[in-house]
Amino acid sequence: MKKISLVGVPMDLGQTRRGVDMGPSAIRYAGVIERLEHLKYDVEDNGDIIIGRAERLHNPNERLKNLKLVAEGNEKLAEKVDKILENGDFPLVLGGDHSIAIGTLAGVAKHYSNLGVIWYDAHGDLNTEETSPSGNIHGTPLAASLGFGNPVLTNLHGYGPKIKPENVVVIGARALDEGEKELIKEQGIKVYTMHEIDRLGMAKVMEEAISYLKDKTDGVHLSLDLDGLDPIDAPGVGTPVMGGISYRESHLAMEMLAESEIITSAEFVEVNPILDERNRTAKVAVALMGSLFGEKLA
Ligand code: 6HN
Ligand code: MN
Ligand code: MN
Ligand code: MN
Repeated sequence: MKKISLVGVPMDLGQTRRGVDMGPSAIRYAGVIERLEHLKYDVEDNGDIIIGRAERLHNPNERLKNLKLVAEGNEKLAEKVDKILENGDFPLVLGGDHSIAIGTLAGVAKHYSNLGVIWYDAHGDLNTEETSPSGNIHGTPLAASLGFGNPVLTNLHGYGPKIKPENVVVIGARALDEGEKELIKEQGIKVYTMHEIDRLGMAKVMEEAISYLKDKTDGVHLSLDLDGLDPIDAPGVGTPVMGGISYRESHLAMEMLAESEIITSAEFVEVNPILDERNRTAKVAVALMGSLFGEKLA
């Protein structure tokens, strides 16, 4: 069994609501290490990546907020994830806002020739510097990893693009911006919105997503944004959208990923303890990690 190597990323500069930098602590406090050790994994905690501070935007005229600090933090994360994979371990990244997927994928993708990505999220995170309505970098990491957007982000860790559009599956989308819809059409990205989840059921969606990725990829990264879940189940997120995936559906999705054995790296992001109810969202994240790593109900 592989060693699971944890990295916390206390990043909150990819959006404007403070508190998501405490996500890694909240997830550790919810018992992630004990949960995985109970499943007989060897777990290493690498601690947190050091992220610069900015209480105020250093350049309010910049389209993308905190671009320099976000890029610097992501570069450090990419180095770390790169080393974890060089060691042959499984990288498990704890966010932090979703801008950190740029660094995670930068560290992961160079180890694969056809990396697949499951993007579990209410949002597409497919905005670019031009299309972003907010200027928040956490709305751009999937686009940046595909090679669209500001070169500081698309070329992070010295190369790009990291992934190919035909190797991406988005699950849970229900708040896509116009520019994102256009990019999805133009690039032929596979998206299961809440509409498809409601119509087909989560089991069918996951079966399809797994068989879509299984043969053409040599590794699959799971990027799970807790706002993919309904805010009733995961209230501690900065950009909640109602009508989301339930805890039970998410649980099933993780169990099906565990059975498929396709996942080779993962990150759980956007847990914001300031907005949470008694650390509930961090507990949900830990429960989903348990299922992803093979926990059985009976
Ligand atoms: N996330 N599409 C919106 C934006 O500002 O670009 C929201 C992005 C949310 C990003 O939740 O990771
Ligand atoms: Mn490197
Ligand atoms: Mn996201
Ligand atoms: Mn989201």
